[in-house]
Amino acid sequence: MDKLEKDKFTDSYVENLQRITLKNFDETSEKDKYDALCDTIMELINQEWRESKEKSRHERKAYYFSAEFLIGRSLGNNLINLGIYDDVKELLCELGIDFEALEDYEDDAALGNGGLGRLAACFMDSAATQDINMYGYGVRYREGLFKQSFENGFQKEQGDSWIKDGDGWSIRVDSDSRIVNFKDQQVKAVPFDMPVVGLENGKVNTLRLWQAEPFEEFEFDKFNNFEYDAAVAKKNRAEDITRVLYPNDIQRAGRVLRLKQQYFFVSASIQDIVAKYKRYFADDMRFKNFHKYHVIQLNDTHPNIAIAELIRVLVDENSLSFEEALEVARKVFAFTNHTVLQEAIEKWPIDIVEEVSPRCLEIIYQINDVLVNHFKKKGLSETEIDPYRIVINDQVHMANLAIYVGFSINGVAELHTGILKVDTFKHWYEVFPEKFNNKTNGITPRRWLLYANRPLSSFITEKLGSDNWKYNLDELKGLEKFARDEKTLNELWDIKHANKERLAKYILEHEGVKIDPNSIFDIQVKRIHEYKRQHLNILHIIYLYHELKNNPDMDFYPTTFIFGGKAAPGYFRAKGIIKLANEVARVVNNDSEVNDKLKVVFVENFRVSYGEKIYPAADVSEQISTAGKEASGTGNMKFMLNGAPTLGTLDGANIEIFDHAGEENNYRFGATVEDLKNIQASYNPVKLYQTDKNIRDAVDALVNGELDDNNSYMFLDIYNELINPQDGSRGDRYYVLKDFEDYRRAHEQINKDYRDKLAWSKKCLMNIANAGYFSSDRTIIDYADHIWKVDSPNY
Ligand code: Z57
Repeated sequence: MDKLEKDKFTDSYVENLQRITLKNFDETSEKDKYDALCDTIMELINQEWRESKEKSRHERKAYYFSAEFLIGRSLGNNLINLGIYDDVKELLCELGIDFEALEDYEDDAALGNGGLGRLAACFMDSAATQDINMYGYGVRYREGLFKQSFENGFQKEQGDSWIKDGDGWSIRVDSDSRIVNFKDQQVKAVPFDMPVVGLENGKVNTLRLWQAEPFEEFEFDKFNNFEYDAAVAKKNRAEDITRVLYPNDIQRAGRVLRLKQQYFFVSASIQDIVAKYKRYFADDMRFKNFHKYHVIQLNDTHPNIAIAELIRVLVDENSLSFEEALEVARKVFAFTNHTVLQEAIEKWPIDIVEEVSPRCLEIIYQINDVLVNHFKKKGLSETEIDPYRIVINDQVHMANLAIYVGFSINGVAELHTGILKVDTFKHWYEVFPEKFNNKTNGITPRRWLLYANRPLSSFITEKLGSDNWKYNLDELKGLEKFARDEKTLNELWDIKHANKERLAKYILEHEGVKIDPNSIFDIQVKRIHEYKRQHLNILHIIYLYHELKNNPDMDFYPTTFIFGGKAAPGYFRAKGIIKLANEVARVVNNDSEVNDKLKVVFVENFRVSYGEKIYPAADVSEQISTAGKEASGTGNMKFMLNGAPTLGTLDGANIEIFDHAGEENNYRFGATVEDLKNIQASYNPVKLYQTDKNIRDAVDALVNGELDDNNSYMFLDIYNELINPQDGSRGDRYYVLKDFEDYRRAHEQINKDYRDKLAWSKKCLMNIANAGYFSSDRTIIDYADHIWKVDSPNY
């Protein structure tokens, strides 16, 4: 985008404002001002969007199929990427408008649960910025991830109807509507296109989200026939499909409606792609060149039914043979795995698949037959074939489907991909080693630094003498030359301090808790899950509290522990962890003997836009999952990029963070994957509890009346999981007690080290300087070059 023509912008903004409201400027509301701003920016984007589409029409493209895109807000991000953020802010200010209030007015588009959905959004940003042709395809949920509030410390969920007042960032494209056929119902899929603006490069990609609507217009004649209820019911049943996002991260939802959502967006997307191909390549009746123009990246198992759907469309609607269609599919699909936790890897009961699309189930059986024959020819016995089967025990294994048919399977961090090879998909790696590859995750530096941390951005540009780092984050490496420069280190400290003041103000306003910006901000924000071990963090805080009570003069640097994150509504123990953190916060924060040294706050409704305020203000990044369980993590990268050392286990991308930024600038602790493998058979958490007084005092607080769970039995449940398993297992499945002592030691070190301002600031600087590798630009280029080969039309 060329430099903003300021007068024109102001004129068209005011014109839009009046056109859509019919009000005088002074009478317009915040919503009016926000809506008009969206319109004005969409008009600015429009031309480049059309030109980008036109230019890429006949080019090879990657399609990112994902059930989740966790976008967050678009206003600030679009302005940043258009390169007009500061100008527009100034112009609105001249009109007397509070720009920050408008930014805060926008609802997050929370069309995802956590890391997987946010990754998809970061990838969209990076593809546009790197001029890569990538289309996103997903679901336009009318209700995004629930809003979280706390009642007496318990999580309560409220709906998130984020588009009830409209959605300024998408265009409804009725002419591209598709019909999706289910066994028992036919619905219309209406696409809503969102522009994805590259950073000041004129590239605008498209994120196409499908909304389910009744196939026929509302049947008013039914009213006359006294069948009004039936007509309403039919409409609702269509709209139900995209009504709400399933709120579980990791845990799979085995409900028919969930598979219907998946099939719905995948079927519409495949039809869309095939129809466009036929329009532009009308002479390729047998789809011989289809794979030259398309590659489809499957984001986890959720969209994997696309494989059957493509074959269905080619066979049933384009008269290819099954064999021909399967050959096309083999060249088109690539699959990303995001977890090794069995509870997330989808296996659909065949009767549910049948209930959604009997034809797809039939095709899946056909593929399974080809697979079985393949392995029989190789000399495998029936039982040796079992781990490969797509259909087994009356279930459809969605990962097996994608690994067999697809040409690529990737993990999301080095360690994770290694575990896929030697453990989770070991059998597949033995037969198809060439399909396996790693693509370590990344985050977009536009949202997570340029937008979220304006002061740090300016500082970096000033120090490096250029803003090239916005396009090539590796340039941050140039900051290393200031590692011994006291002035620079002090400036960096001051920026962090200002960000902490900003967060403290926000937390006082929104959570009603006063925190001290001079204390260490030690932060863990992410979905609540046992494997992420928020309860390890909390047990350690209980330990600290006891220490401070017993020894009030103890040498301790004041620390504020900040939590944020949502628990899946049906995950009792995760909700117990939230209640526990809130209860510890209540006790500690109200105890005047300690509350000038120790504070705990669990922020309500952590989401993308809250993260934008939190990451820049962190001193310590808590990344404490059980080794081997967190596939990658991406929050860890957001903290690093904003200059917070990591306190972490050797898990996921933490390992790569330590490698890049240096162990000496971070705090690693805990058992490794290797350690855990060696001790798993003999691990005895009860013995640890009996022999380690620190552990015992902290764990006892769960059940000795010190902490009150309002008779919910939530704390007893956590206690039982740790040392009193009710199911005959050995307890503490996530090795919380095993890692406690080393975690305690690491915290003690941090508490000492923080006092040396320059040494600490140097660690922060070294983390920023080495965050380049964790840009999603690097990740997306790796996908484009090595999986998609998206720059070579003759692939
Ligand atoms: C999800 O957010 C992730 C994996 C899943 O299988 C599902 Br379902 C949801 C996360 C991983 O837990 C993170 O470790 C990873 O960084 C993220 O996906 C992006 O790859």
